[in-house]
Amino acid sequence: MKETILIIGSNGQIGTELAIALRKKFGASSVITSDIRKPENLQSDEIFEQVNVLDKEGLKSLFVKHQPTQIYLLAAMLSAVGEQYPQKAWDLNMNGLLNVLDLCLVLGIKKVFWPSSIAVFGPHSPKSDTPQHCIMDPNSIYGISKLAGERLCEYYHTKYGLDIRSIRYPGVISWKTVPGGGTTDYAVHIFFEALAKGQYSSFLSADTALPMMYMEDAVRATIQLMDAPSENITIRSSYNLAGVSFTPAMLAQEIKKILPNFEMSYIEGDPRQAIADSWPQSINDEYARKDWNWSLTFDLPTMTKDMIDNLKNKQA
Ligand code: VAH
Repeated sequence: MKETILIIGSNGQIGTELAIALRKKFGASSVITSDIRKPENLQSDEIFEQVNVLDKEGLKSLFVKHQPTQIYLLAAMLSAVGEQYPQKAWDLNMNGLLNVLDLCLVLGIKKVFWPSSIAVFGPHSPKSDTPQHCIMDPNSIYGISKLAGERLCEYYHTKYGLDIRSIRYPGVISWKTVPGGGTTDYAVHIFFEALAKGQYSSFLSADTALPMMYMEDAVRATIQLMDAPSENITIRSSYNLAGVSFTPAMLAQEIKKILPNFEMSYIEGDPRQAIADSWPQSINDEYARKDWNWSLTFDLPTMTKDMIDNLKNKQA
């Protein structure tokens, strides 16, 4: 059957690169990108539709027009910005998801991807090797909305048979598109500033260990999960993915191996520190490995080298 893929929130950090990968896999004419604003650099073979995920009627006409067979819902407000606008974050993250879930039922769209996050864990979740099932008491509106979203995904699968799949992404690191408003953004901005200014002031403390993942791995995991036979999927809330855990000090050390003059400093009192402190330091992803044969490619050294090489080429 011909697949038609609709990506909602395609301008974001993950959406941008997922669109590239899905065009490669299915062909550009099979991938419709959409977001609340038209991107500047749209290529001639790229199909884009302007839509607000909170406009259910607008979303419905998009679904009817393109008849998607798979939907990737990536529109969300991330953790740091969410703490500045909690009501807006809840509205976008929850009602956006509910709009898509309900329209999929009404229009018979069977397959959906929705991103969750390690932000669903909280202060009483195990800090290391955090398991798939454990206490989850997120205290950021982003984490609360992602936990509630996971419960909705499992509910729509169990009650209505919707084939919705999800990944609890760690912090995602990329060079093509910078993230917007996340707590893990330091691990992206550091590379841009290291090359531009030779120094970076981290808003997270030197010893703040967080699970991270290179974009190549995050996109590959997403497609690998969506390609897996439905009967292999035993987790219908959202899969843990471990990525690679490191601290700002470890990342700075790795950058200095390539840019010896790089200087790292630390800013105290940033509100994102409390968010990061509520999250796990490392994740157990045994279910992803067992159910759909997941394995990571990029560790900290290979990711650091790839980021710097690509940013140097981009700037050249
Ligand atoms: C954020 N990048 O910082 C996102 C992510 C695990 C963190 O969900 O909010």
